[in-house]
Amino acid sequence: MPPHNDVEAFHEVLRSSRRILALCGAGLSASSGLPTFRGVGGYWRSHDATKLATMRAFMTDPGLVWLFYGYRRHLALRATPNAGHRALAALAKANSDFLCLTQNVDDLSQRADHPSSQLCTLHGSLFDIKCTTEGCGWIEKGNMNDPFCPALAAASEDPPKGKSLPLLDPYHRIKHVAEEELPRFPQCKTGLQRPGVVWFGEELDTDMINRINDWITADKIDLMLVVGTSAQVYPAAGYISRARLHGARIVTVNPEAEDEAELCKMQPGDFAFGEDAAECLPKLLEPALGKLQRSGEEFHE
Ligand code: BJW
Repeated sequence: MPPHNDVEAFHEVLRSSRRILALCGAGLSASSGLPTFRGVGGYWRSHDATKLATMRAFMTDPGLVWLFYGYRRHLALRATPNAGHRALAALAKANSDFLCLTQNVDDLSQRADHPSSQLCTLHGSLFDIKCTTEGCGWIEKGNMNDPFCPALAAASEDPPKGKSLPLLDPYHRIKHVAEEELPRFPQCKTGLQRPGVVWFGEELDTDMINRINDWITADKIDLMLVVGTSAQVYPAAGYISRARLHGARIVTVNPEAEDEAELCKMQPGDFAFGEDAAECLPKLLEPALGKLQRSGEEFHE
């Protein structure tokens, strides 16, 4: 039986769903103009984005990795949350039993006013800054400096009208940013500052993981929304099968619906919507958002 993509049938399920979990990925922010990690959007200059997002890359060339993150901070600061972020934020306000896990580090859900108690940022934030020295533990939250430091000015330039950014052209040589030009930590004064994101091989925040586990095991889960993620990275992707074990129907929102259906091991009763999250989520969540509008709160598509 093919996965269901009938909006009316989904609305029926949504109306009878109380405990809802969501797992979001880069596709949620695609309509806001932010590139994804895998597929066509997954290259920065000639570098595979998933290879740059590693401690190995940072140890090898911190200046290059910081240019990558400086550019993404600039893009995220210039981007605005889309209707998908706003629909999920509105669902959270309408239903206190909804928990949203996002792998995104762009802060667009926070800027869509998603209640922080119902949002778990699994992979950290581009706007938190940590220290590379083990055991230092210094963290600066909400650093919006753009450029992050003078040496990264090239990452915060906007392209001339109608032209692409030289920084993104692998044939355009860029000035190497030396380690000495990057800020070190005020506390230990030895470690380099680094983006407060979670790279491969690094542990996710333990308190957050415990909180998610407590939420999952507290009761049956009615529905799990899997939005704009290739579901290839763990532990994030593992929450899909865990939600299913706790009774959840799975609904995917992803233009690559067939690949996704395979990855999520879709079963009868699940839904798969092969559409842009920003267009699809307001339509899918309309019954819950309508309830908000009727109670006088606003939801802008
Ligand atoms: C649209 C759309 C539109 C397009 N609308 N959709 C179990 C098994 C095997 C391996 C492991 C395992 N457990 C742990 C591991 C190791 C590893 C791992 O998962 N490896 C895999 C490659 C197999 N995991 C880890 O290392 C994690 N840490 C950990 O487990 O610690 C414990 C431990 C440590 C040491 C030893 C042992 C245990 C950490 C994972 C951290 C991932 N970090 C990154 C970078 C974050 C910083 C940054 O942003 O730069 O997170 S990698 C990258 O992938 C980023 C993303 O959050 C993440 C997921 O990507 P996402 O969001 O799914 O994006 P894409 O591009 O893959 O997909 C986009 C989708 O959108 C596509 O499907 C499109 O079709 C779709 N789309 N337009 C809707 N308009």
